[in-house]
Amino acid sequence: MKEPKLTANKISAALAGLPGWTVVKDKLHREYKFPDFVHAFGFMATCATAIQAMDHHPEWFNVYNKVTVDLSTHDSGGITQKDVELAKLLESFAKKLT
Ligand code: H2B
Repeated sequence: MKEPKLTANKISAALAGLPGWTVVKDKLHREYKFPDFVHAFGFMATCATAIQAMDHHPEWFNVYNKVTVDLSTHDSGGITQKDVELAKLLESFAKKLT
């Protein structure tokens, strides 16, 4: 079953609970800044098992102490509840490292 795309209203409601997140090019977007590269890479590494367990994967890009994240559901062609859940998961890990 393909996950339904969220409506603009549902996305706005989700963003209200996700400070720092915006929508860029039809994806949930956030840039995390950590104290240094080890914290940025540690964030990516510690999230990995939980991400795999969700079977939902971020597009993310690391340069030094920054990790830029874009979330969308490729199978559905947009933002779904799975992206919101993944954003919440990333937030919980990032809080421990920022
Ligand atoms: N991650 C994201 N972000 N979007 C998807 O559509 C997606 C995924 N599909 N991870 C999953 C894996 C799919 O390819 C597997 C077969 O469940």
